[in-house]
Amino acid sequence: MKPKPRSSPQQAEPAEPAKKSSRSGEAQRSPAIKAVPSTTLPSTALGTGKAGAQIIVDALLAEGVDTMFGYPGGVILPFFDRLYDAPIRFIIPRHEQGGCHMADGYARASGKVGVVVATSGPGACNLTTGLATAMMDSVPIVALTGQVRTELIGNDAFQEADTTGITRPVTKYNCIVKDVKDLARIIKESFYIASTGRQGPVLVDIPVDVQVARCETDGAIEMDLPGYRLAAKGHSGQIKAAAEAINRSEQPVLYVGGGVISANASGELRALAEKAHLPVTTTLLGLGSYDQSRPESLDMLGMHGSAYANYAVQECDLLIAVGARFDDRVTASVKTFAPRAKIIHIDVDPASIAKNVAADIPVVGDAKHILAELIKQVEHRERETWFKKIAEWKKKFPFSYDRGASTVKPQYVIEELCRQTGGKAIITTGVGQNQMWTAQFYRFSRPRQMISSGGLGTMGYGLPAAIGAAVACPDETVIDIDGDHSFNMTMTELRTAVENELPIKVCILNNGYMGMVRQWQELFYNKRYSKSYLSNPDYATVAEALGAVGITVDKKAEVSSAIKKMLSQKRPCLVDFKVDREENVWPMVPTGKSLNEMDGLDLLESLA
Ligand SMILES: Cc1ncc(C[n+]2csc(CCOP(=O)(O)OP(=O)(O)O)c2C)c(N)n1
Ligand SMILES: [Mg+2]
Repeated sequence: MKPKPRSSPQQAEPAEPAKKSSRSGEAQRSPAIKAVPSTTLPSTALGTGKAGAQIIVDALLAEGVDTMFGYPGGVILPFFDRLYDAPIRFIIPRHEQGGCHMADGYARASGKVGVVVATSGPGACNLTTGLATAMMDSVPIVALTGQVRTELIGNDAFQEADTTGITRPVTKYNCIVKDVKDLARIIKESFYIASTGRQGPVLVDIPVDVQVARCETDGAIEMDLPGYRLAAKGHSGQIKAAAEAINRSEQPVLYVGGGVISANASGELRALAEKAHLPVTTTLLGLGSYDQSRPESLDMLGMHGSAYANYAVQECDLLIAVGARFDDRVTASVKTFAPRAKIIHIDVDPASIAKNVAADIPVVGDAKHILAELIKQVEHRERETWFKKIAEWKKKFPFSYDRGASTVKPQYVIEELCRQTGGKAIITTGVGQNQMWTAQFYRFSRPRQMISSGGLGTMGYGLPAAIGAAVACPDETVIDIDGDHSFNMTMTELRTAVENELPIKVCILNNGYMGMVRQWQELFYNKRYSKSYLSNPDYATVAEALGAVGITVDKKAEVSSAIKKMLSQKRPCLVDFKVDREENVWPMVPTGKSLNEMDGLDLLESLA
């Protein structure tokens, strides 16, 4: 077993079939095996008792699964056959990547485990981007894949891929089930592993013969995970040390990541910030963990974060990191990050602590518990000078743009979306400028409201994630604020929304460019816009062809009424906003610079 990047259980099963050198020539192949198509089921595998496929369905139902996403194929057909009568809502995407992002969006919006299923080979390979996206952002997913018959594994059988090998680096845990007797236990363990500790995707690969094999079951399923230990409660001595450091601090900053949302600890976060009186900045994934309308909020930090958050971090004497991993988009130059600060790092994953930035007071454990303990021990302090300084930065360098421009500014579209939805919608995004402007200009007030691919930065995530979120939260308005080229990557999923009557909204900030790439080329490659332009289709026509409502906006004066019309639709609706083509995201910390060395501040100051 190769070392895993984060704490993981022992392999419950041999994870990787002993693979013959499959490229070494025909001589190694058995003619007898070659003659049998991989989807032909060996009748000898059938015994008495419950079939593997039914065991899977029952195990899913036992986990409370009522919704799943997936796409069929030959070696997963026994399982799909059992789904025919199962009380599980099933959403079929147009591509397995879309299905995986849907399960991911469903998980982020609901807090439950997302489930996705695919066939072997091409189906399983198509899941990898979705799994990597979920892995980087610690999203609980259970992926089930069909595999060729056990006896064919390693023979280059039709649609065979080494799924556990391919997905090992992009899953928290994976395994192949070779004996039907292990199936129920492994599925139970998968849900447990995906949803506990630092959450993440788990993949279970199930050969077709295991799906048809039968075994007697008595219903009792015991997990067997001796190597998987969870640090539930934080160390009381470390918590005490953290509380004392907070009480002593003159210039503290709470730096909050997606871990607080995963731990359902937003209530505790707010209580701590209010009681001790702490300014709060969040990462992209932490948006929504702290109500941005509150006075302590510093909004997002990092490369495109607020000037006031970045300055506060660079000048603070105490940085309290909770459920965040000091990603390079946050720290900028690590060497000069938060140079004056003592660092408290609270995280459920011991491997994340001191990985990028050394922690003075590490606290390993569940954020909800640790924050609750801290609340008891911290004292209220006014910290007037510190908050005054922050207020000055806020006044001087707010997020801004040219509001008087005659063109459609992307930031204006987002502000108008926020205004008309009362800041209450669930928002998903593409990747690039659209994502950063959404983080800057939509105001998030509650957890699980902002759904974006932060760690991997996966273009094409926004639309399928919106579909997953809409399945999870049928009573909410779900809006995908997307880039034109991000949307291009998975746009056929709009048909999935239409087919399943999910009235999601898609707002394309259509600048005609891979805008973020173009911005870097403008700033760092002498405006040589090499290959960052592609011609786009007419998106409103595409939307109509896929059965959704399509609207085009190319005038500023039409923005507000188009959004109103979009929000009133009971069907999926897309609005193609032809935005200012060369607008940039400000501020920006160029690569290699310190967090306080932001470009664009003169502009922001002049617009303030
Ligand atoms: C799958 C994938 N391929 C490439 C990239 C690199 N990349 C990051 S942003 C970007 C451009 C995005 O363009 P668009 O979706 O139009 O968004 P904009 O920046 O214009 O808002 C690219 C190519 C990526 N993040 N994901
Ligand atoms: Mg674009």
